[in-house]
Amino acid sequence: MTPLGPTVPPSTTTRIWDAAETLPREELTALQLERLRATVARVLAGQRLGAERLAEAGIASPNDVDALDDLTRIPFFTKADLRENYPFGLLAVPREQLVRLQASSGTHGKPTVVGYTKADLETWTELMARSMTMAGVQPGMVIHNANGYGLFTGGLGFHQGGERIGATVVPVSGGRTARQAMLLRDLGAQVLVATPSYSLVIAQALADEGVGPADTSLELGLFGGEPWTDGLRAQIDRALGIKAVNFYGLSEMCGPGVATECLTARDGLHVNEDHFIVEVIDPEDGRPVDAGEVGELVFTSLTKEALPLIRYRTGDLGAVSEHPCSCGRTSARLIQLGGRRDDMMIIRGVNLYPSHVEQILTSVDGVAPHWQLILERPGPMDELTLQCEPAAGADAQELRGRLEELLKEATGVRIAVSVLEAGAVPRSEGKAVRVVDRRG
Ligand code: DLL
Repeated sequence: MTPLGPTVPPSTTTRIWDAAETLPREELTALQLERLRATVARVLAGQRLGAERLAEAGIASPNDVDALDDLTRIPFFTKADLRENYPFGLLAVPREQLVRLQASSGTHGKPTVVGYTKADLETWTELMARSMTMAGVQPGMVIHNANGYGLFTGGLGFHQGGERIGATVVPVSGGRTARQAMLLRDLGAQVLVATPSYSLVIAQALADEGVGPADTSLELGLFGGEPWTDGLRAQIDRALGIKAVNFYGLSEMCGPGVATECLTARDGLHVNEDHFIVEVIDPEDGRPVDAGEVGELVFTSLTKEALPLIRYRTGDLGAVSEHPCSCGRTSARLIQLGGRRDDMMIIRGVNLYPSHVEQILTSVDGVAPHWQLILERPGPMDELTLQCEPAAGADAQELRGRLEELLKEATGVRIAVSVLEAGAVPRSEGKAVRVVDRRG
């Protein structure tokens, strides 16, 4: 009998965009070291504060970097450094060389402004094409991009990547949700790009028009920009009849394109390690955590010209897994992405993250996936109220009792539950506001 030849890969195995995705570890490490030295050279030549930090670590030339471990001698960069040097103080090139500015929303005061040279934009576009391919996008697909176009990197980032792949990008941007639902259907989008929370608002708008998950051409959702749990993912998958894939990134590194799940496994986000070195540190003392432990994610950019950042503390919590992925990519993966350090609330002595509440909420039948926490201080202690909505046909009173009990059991702290009418929890067109702090 003639052999059948190589096994046909499962249909969800996605194409490798770039050979760098499957580099053996030794080659990847050598490439990272070479690029780290180039970054050190750029910082020494053009970024005053970065050069000072390098000097503190005894690095006066790229040749002083012998191994990747040398990184750990260098003091961290933080968001405060960006704020203090707002807007252009950390550029390593003259401002005139920038061809684009973007920014992060900045919930506290000024936004974080980031700049790109022509080469930076090209790198970012390639990273997005790679990441979107990893997530299942193919040439010719129609991509409905409902991320805000503007300073938010989620709009233009996915736009550039989609065009590079050869997909048809529909730059809808955020807002006017009823119109989004119409366009999504009429133009036959196979891919939806949005924040996870906004995707559910779009799903609701479709449902309001009587359009169910089987009535659109949608196959994939590329979502990120905010923390979301597997529970929410399951609800999104069901509501839209898609496979939702997680994208992580931050403006300071480029925007989306730092780490992405593959559609094959949807199990951890592949870090584009040829462009970013990831470390996980104990947020208290800055030391590396044990392999696989959760800590604060720290990134070093390896290819950025305009705004190279060495050891940037993201404030985001997560862990890194080095187990091989079934998709064949060799990169380390982010797991347990659980939100930001400063999202943590202390309620009567108990540490609580909003993502924990979402996890519980999405495990309960009869509750819609729209929610918000209200933090108040009526007396000497902080009090927390969960506002949510019943799913169609659910009994609000019964739901409230059940949720309060479950939350108490799972978190160890009493959280009041207020079940509002359908549509009453504020909807967001971008990143959802999960905690409203009314403590004054
Ligand atoms: O949110 C970039 C992005 C856009 C990533 C679209 C993915 C998709 P910033 O506005 O600078 O950039 O916000 C970055 O958002 O430090 C995290 O706290 C959070 N974040 C982004 N993606 C995720 C995710 C964009 N998948 C900040 N899971 C980051 C959890 C995320 N948090």
